[in-house]
Amino acid sequence: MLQPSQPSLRQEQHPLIRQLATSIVQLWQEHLELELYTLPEGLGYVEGKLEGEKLRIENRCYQTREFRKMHLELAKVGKNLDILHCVMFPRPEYPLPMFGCDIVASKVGISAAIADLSPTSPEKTLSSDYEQELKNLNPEKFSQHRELPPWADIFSEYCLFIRPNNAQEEQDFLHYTEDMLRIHCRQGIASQPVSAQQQELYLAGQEYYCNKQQKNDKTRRVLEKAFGSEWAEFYMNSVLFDSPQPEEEQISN
Ligand code: 18B
Repeated sequence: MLQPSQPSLRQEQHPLIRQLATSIVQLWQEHLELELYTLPEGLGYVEGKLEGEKLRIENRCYQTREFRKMHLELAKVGKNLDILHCVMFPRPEYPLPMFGCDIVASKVGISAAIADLSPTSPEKTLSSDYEQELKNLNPEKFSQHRELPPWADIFSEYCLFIRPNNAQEEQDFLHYTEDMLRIHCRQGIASQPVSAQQQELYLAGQEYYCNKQQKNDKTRRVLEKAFGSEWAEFYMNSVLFDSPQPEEEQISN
């Protein structure tokens, strides 16, 4: 069951963000059996303004047999800054990596475009099935690769982190990210649950990923400016990079 929604924010976003957001939802719909995932109350659409410009956030969230949470977020800061954020969190029963991507665009163009399938295994490696497919992708040449910050040891060797320099490079980034996501959806539906002991290790891998992502001060700063530091902390912990809780622990009182 899908919402017959057409988010309003999408129409106002940088064209590459619009294209990637459309592709992500299309690939999800094409390959996976989607069910809606309910975010904490009031967090589907959020507006904030403390100092400076208004921040608007629009969330879409699904779940499937193998993915606990598939989160696509579009954000707009004033008229100037557009952001796409997407993370797919596997259910811990499935030994799958995390798909993640982020695009940050301003009036003068895209400053950051990143996409990865990040390992969650204890060895922090991708399975040979993934490796084989990803090796064949051969990303196009980009004129400006960006250096990852110190917290970012979570990403794989297939991570693409660039500042696209022209329309062709934007399209090349789009295609690489779509190819990665297609591989991930196919691997996801073919994957089988692992033992309880293994599950704990993969869960720890996801928690490591989330802890590291929470150290991204650039994300935090944008949220803090509009909503304050307490809200930013809550949002990063419970919406952007939450760890899955065992069922029993979710129900309290
Ligand atoms: N992120 N990004 O998602 N971030 O969420 N993002 C920035 O040109 C937001 C993810 C990543 O160089 C920047 O420097 C906000 C995921 C990396 O220190 C801004 C939201 C990934 C960097 C934002 C959001 C990811 C980065 C600065 C919530 C990867 C570089 C732009 C909607 C899978 C960090 C610039 C650095 C940068 C903001 C990566 C403003 C608000 C899923 C590595």
